[in-house]
Amino acid sequence: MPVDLSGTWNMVSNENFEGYMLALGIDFATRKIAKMVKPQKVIKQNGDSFTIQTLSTFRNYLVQFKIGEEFDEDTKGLDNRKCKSLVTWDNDRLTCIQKGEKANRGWTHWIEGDELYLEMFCEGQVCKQRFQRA
Ligand code: YOG
Repeated sequence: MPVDLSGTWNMVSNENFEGYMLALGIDFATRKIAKMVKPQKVIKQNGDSFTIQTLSTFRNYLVQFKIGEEFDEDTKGLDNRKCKSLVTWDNDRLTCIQKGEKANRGWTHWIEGDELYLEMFCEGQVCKQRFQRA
């Protein structure tokens, strides 16, 4: 039985978001606003089916997928790119590879103690975020 990431989670720390955004080519004005926001993750996990909402006062982002099934991801409102994305369990880590224009792009989520962790990576930059239950 895999872990259950379901819930509403508030971001409590955000490391190297700037480097990650630079790797994605996000412009200065957008980065300036984006680094101020503290997004909330709303995760719904039903067997192999997931919905992950990233909610903030600035932008919202929604992704839906099934474990092991590649899907077309449009990062609309983020860097506006198209990716072929695939999410799998790497032991208890939910891991996504986002194939596309940007090399080594993806993210991984896991729970440690009462906290939800997220690492987002792109072209050698790693952004580390931590969330607590709302
Ligand atoms: O999460 O894909 O949980 O989708 C990453 C932002 C900033 C927008 C957020 C608003 C990357 C402007 C989504 C932040 C920077 C900056 C709230 C991360 C790009 C643009 C939307 C993500 C996964 C894993 C699920």
